[in-house]
Amino acid sequence: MLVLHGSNGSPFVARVRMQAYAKGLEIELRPAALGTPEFQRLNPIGKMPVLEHDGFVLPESLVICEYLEDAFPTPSLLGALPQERAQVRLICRTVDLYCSGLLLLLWAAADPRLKLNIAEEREKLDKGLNALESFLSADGFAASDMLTLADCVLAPWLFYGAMLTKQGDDALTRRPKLARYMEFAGHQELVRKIWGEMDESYRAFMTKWRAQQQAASAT
Ligand SMILES: N[C@@H](CCC(=O)N[C@@H](CS)C(=O)NCC(=O)O)C(=O)O
Repeated sequence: MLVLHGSNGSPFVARVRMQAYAKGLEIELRPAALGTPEFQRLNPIGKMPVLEHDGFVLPESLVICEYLEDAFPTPSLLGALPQERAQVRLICRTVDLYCSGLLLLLWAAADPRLKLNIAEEREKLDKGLNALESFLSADGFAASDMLTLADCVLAPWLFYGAMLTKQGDDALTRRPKLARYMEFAGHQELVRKIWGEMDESYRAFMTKWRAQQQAASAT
């Protein structure tokens, strides 16, 4: 039995969900009790997602995705050739290592109390986006002509990327391959399903967060 601790609004959770859908795996989603000793025992890093597979516990989304590829190799979301598999992993790691500042920038826009060197973060993100633009496929899916883990990582990240665009930021739209992929992703049924789940979870999270902020400022 596969259980994923986390919530759909997290792009790190959503990538595993998207992979599971694409592979036809049934995976039960359970809320992650972040900050509790129980959750800390599951994941000493304290972050979601955490996978449980028949008693085997595994944190860190990309490690989870690779594990699911090893445990359930068919259909493969990595590709057959070493070069294809490397290209998929390159896109996944570029998003994680060099583009995750996007989430920080969005959070800083929502919560002015977050002290962030915006210019510095922006410069780092631009470098990451330049790399992503260079590694991304010019047509079709992110890494090749089939859906791979690169799409499972990139598409949920773009759910938040689209928010930057809505704020009038052209970071994605001025990069032709990223803009092309954004359009392409929006037409994929699986991506729309994942974005729908993310949207519902994100809205619920923001409603709760705003209510907490109001309650805190009233006291
Ligand atoms: N490198 C981690 C990142 C996971 C992550 O940042 N998760 C966030 C939710 S989007 C989280 O659990 N944050 C809670 C916290 O930091 O306390 C992964 O890939 O799983």
